[in-house]
Amino acid sequence: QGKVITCKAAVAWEAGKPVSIEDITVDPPQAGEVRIKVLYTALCHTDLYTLSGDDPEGAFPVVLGHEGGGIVESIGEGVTDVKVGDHVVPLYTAECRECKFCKSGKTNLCGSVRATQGQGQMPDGTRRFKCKGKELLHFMGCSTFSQYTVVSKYSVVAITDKAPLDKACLLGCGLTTGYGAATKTANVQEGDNVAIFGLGAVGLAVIQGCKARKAKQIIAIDINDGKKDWALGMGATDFVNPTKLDGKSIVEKLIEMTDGGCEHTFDCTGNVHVMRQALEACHKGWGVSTIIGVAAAGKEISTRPFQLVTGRKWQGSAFGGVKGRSELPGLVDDYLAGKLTVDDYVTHRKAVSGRLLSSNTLGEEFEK
Ligand code: NAD
Ligand code: DAO
Ligand code: ZN
Repeated sequence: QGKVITCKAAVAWEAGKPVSIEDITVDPPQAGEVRIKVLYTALCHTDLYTLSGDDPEGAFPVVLGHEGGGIVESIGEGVTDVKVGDHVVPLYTAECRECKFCKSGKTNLCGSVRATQGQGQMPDGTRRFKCKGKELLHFMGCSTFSQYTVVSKYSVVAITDKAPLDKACLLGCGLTTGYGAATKTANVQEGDNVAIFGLGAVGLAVIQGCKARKAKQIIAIDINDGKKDWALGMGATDFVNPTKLDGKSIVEKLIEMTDGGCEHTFDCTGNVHVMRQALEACHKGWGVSTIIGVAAAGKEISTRPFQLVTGRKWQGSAFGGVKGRSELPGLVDDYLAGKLTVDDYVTHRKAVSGRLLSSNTLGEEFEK
C-alpha cells in the first residue's frame, strides 16, 4: 500500500470565486487506479465554466483541470496497461474496451466510469483528495490542477517519452477534439469545401484536420479579426468575419463562396444560433454539419425540418470521436512526425511551485 502524498493543488472551494493554491493530501491509488505526478496542465473553457457556477451540475469543493501531462507515480492492483514512470495523458473520455459502448465499434463514448465521473467520485464512489479536513471532488475523471492526481485505469493513456509533456497535455482535450472531429467524426475527404465557425483551439485544430485531409476550400469564420492570421497559419484558405458582410448573412456568403454550400461545417462556438447557421450553410443533398461546441445549460437548437428533409445532416462529436487509450498515442506520433502542429497553441506559461502550467488562449484569465 502506497503512502499519502501532500502536495499543492489549485482548489475551487466555491462557485464564482478564484481557485486558491492549497496544500492537499492525495491518497494512494486503489484497485484499478493510477496516481499521476502532474507536470503540466492546460486550461479549457469547461474548467472556467464549472468554476463560474453557471454549470448546474458543477459541484464544490473540487480540483478542476482535465488537459494534463504527467508521469505515473504508483498504480493500484489490477493495473496492467501503464506502469510507474510511464509518461501519460489523463482522459476525460474513458475507454474500458468492455462496455456496450466500447464494444459497439460505433462510438468513442464509454459507459464504464460515466456515472461516478459525473458525480466527482472515483469509480468505487469515494474520493482521494483532502484539504483542511474536507474531501475534495474529482473533475471529469482527471483533476489536473494538482501536483498529484488519481484516475481510473480506463482514464489514462501512456505516450512515448519522446513527446514533451508541456505540449502533449494539449492533446488531452482541445486539439484532439478538433482534429478528430474533422478526420474521424466528419471524415472530411479530399476536395471537400468546409467551413469552421469559431477559431479557438478547437476550431484551429479542425482546420488542421481538414488540411490533412486535403479539403479544397477551408473557410474559417470568427467575429474576432485577430483570429484571421491564426486560421490562415493552420491551413485555412479564407477568413470571414460574419459581422462585416454588409447585410449579407453568413449562410448566404458561404453558399455563394462554395457554389451551393459546404460538404462539411463545424460549430466550435457553443452558440446555438451559430449551430443553425452551420447547418444551413451545408450543401443541399449531402452536406453534414458537426456540432462540437458545448452550449450553455438549457439551450436548444432549431432549424426548419426541411433543411434535413433536403439532405443536410446534423451530428455531434465528443473528444473528436477519438478512443483515448487506443488512438491518442497515434496523434502523439503525428505530432512528433510534424504532421500535427501543437507547439503554437501554447500562448501563456505559468509556474506553480516550480512546475509549469502551460495554457492556451485563456492563460490570462486563469492568472487573475
Ligand atoms: P474559444 O472560446 O477559445 O473559441 C471560440 C471562438 O468562437 C472564439 O474565437 C470566438 O470569437 C468565436 N465566436 C464566438 N461567437 C461567434 C460567432 N457568433 N460566430 C463566429 N465565431 C464566434 O473555445 P474553444 O476552447 O476553442 O472551444 C470551442 C467550443 O468547443 C466550446 O464550446 C467548448 O466547450 C467546446 N468543446 C467541446 C468538446 C467536445 O468534445 N465536443 C471538447 C472541448 C471543447
Ligand atoms: O458519455 O455521457 C457521456 C459523456 C461524454 C462526455 C463528452 C464530453 C464532451 C464535451 C466535453 C467538454 C469539453 C471538455
Ligand atoms: Zn467502455
